[in-house]
Amino acid sequence: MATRGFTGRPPAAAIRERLPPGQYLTEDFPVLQLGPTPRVATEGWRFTLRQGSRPLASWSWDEFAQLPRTRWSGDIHCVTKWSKFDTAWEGVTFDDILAAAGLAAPTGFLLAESHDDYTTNVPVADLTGGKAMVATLYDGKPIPPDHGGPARLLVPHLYFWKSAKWVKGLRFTEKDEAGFWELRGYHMYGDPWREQRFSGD
Ligand SMILES: Nc1nc2c(c(=O)[nH]1)N[C@H]1C(S)=C(S)[C@@H](COP(=O)(O)O)O[C@H]1N2
Ligand SMILES: [Mo]
Repeated sequence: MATRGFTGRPPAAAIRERLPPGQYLTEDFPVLQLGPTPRVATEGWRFTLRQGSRPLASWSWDEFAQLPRTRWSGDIHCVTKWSKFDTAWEGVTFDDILAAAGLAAPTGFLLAESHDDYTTNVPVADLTGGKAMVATLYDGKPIPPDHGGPARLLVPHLYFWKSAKWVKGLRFTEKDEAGFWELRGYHMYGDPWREQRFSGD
């Protein structure tokens, strides 16, 4: 019997099928971010929907905890080429956030805004229909600060840079406005299955 090579076990067909082009499977959970982990307390925390500078709705931590909760399990894909399978999250879907605000999305695009001044743009259509949530639990426990706790956006069908950690709000924009990485050459949309890593891909 052949010894397995140094590059490790080749992925089974089932694994390959779940890996978008150019991705490899990792078992651990890498931490990727611009700077140090901000310490964001739940005390004083607010989550705010805005249109331009105008607040549309806002929740304290305790108010946010009263919103309907949804669990999602599945695969995440980072533009740096790691993918992680079967991650488990719980939070409030974007649909339930809008419903709680009594709002229809006022524009077709938004920017997620975070406590480390990170931003990232997502079309509203990619957040509705149960496709995205503001997550507060990972693996049934509060999300560790390094992974974006107390609350992060989760948009798992797009590259993971769209899943803003330490999210403090969503700002609706008239046009599709580039966020932090999108201004620096990353793709405006970021579909891992079409390998949209950089603008022009
Ligand atoms: N606020 C904030 N969110 C962020 C980032 C960041 O620097 N700041 N990095 C993004 C990138 S590039 C990736 S790949 C994922 C990494 O999430 P993780 O550290 O939980 O794996 O967070 C995304 N969300
Ligand atoms: Mo990333």
